[in-house]
Amino acid sequence: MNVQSIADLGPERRRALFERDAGIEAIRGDVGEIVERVREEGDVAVREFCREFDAVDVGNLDITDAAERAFEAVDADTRAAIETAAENVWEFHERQLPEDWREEFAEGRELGRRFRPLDRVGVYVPGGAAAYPSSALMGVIPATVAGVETICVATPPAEEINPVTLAAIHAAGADEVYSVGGAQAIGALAYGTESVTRVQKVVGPGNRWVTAAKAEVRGDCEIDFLAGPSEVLVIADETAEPAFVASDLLAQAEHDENASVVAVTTDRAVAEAIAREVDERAADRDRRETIEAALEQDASGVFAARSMSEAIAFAEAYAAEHLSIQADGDEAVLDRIDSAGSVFLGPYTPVAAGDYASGTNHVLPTNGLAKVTGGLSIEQFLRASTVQRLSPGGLDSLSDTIDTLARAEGLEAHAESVAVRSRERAEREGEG
Ligand code: HSO
Ligand code: ZN
Repeated sequence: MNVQSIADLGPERRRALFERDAGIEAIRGDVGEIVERVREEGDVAVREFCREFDAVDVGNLDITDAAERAFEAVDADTRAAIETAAENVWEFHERQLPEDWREEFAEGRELGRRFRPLDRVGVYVPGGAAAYPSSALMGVIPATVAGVETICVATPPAEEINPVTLAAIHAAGADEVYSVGGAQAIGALAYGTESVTRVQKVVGPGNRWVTAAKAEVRGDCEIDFLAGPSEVLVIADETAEPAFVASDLLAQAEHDENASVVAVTTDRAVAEAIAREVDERAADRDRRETIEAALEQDASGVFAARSMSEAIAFAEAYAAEHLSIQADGDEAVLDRIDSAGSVFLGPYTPVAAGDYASGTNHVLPTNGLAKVTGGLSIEQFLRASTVQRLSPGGLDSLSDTIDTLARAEGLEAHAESVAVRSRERAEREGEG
C-alpha cells in the first residue's frame, strides 16, 4: 500500500472513499424477479432457486429440529464460546431496554410512552462461503431480549450446513429455522410461502443479493437497513502501534473483496509503518486473495493527515461502520466524532472483539449510513406508543390553543370535539 496525503486526494478518489455504495443497483432487476416469483409461487419457486443458486435439493424447508441437534452435538469448547458471546450480547442489549413511562407535564396533562415488541421477526444468517454463527447471535438475541414472540431464521441450504452456525441459531433462541438463502429467503420471509409464515420485519446482514432483496421488499415488510461489505477506519497518531492498526485493517479486509479498510494518521512514519505491516502480513493470512483485493479498492488506503483535525474531518466524511481510535487522547477525539456505527477505543480494543464477543452488535450501518442511523439494537424490535390522559382542567388549559389551530386548518369538527366537552362541563357545573 502507498501512503497518500489527504491534501493530494483528487475528486475521484474522494468519491470512491466518501460515496461508497452497496453495489446493488446492477442486480435490482434480477432480484426483483426472484422476489416476485417467490411471492407468487411460494415453495415451488423457493425450491427451484435453492437448486439454481445453492445446488441443493432442499427437502423440508423447516430445519428447526436440525438446529437443536447441532447445538447438542457441538464440542464443548465451541459451545462455551457460543455461550460466553451470547451472554455478553444479551447483557449489553438488555441494558438498552426502555421502560414504559408516564409523567404529569402540567396539572391535568399526563403523557407517556409504552413499548411493545414486534410479533414476528425474520433474521437472515449468512452462510455459503463464509459461515457466520456470530451473526446468528447478533440478530436473534436482541429480538429475544426485546420480547419478540416468534423469531424465524433463514440461512442458506448446503449439503451440510455449517454445524456451528446451526448451533448458534438454536442457542440464540430462534423459534423457527428455515433452510433458504439469498434473495429468495428475503422474499419468503417478507411474503410467506406454504412453509414459511410471513414476518413483520427482516433484519441481518447478507451479500448483495440479500441486500438488494431487502431494498425490494421494503414497503411491504420492515427492514433494519441496507448493509454493504464490511468497513473499518482507524485514526492513529504517533503513539499507535502499526502492527495493531494493520491487523484491524486485515481483519475486516478478509470479509469481502469489496471491503473498505482505511487508516488515517497524523504521523508520516506511523503511516509508512502501517502500510508496510499491511503488505507484509497480508501474505501470511489464510484469506490472502480476498484481503489483497480489498486492499486494492479505491475505497481503501493509508492516508497521512496534517493534523488531528484533518484526520477527524476525514473520518466524519467517511462515516465508518467500525471506527477505531488508536491515539493519545482518544476520548477527546471521540468527542469530535458524530458519525460511526461502532467505536473502538484504545490499542487493546480490536474490532474483532465487537465482531464476536464483547457484547455490542456487529450488524452495523455501512456506506456512510452511519451519518443517519446506528446499528441493530433493541429499538429495532419494538414499537412505541404514546399515551395521554387529560383532566377537565388539563383540557381547559389547551382548549384555546386547539380551537385556534383547528380553525386555522379549517377543521371545525376538531374544534367541536373540544367545545362539546366544555359545554357539558359548564352545564354540569351550572346544575351543581
Ligand atoms: N465485521 C463483520 C461482522 C463479523 N465479523 C462476523 C466476523 N464475523 C461486520 O460487522
Ligand atoms: Zn468482522
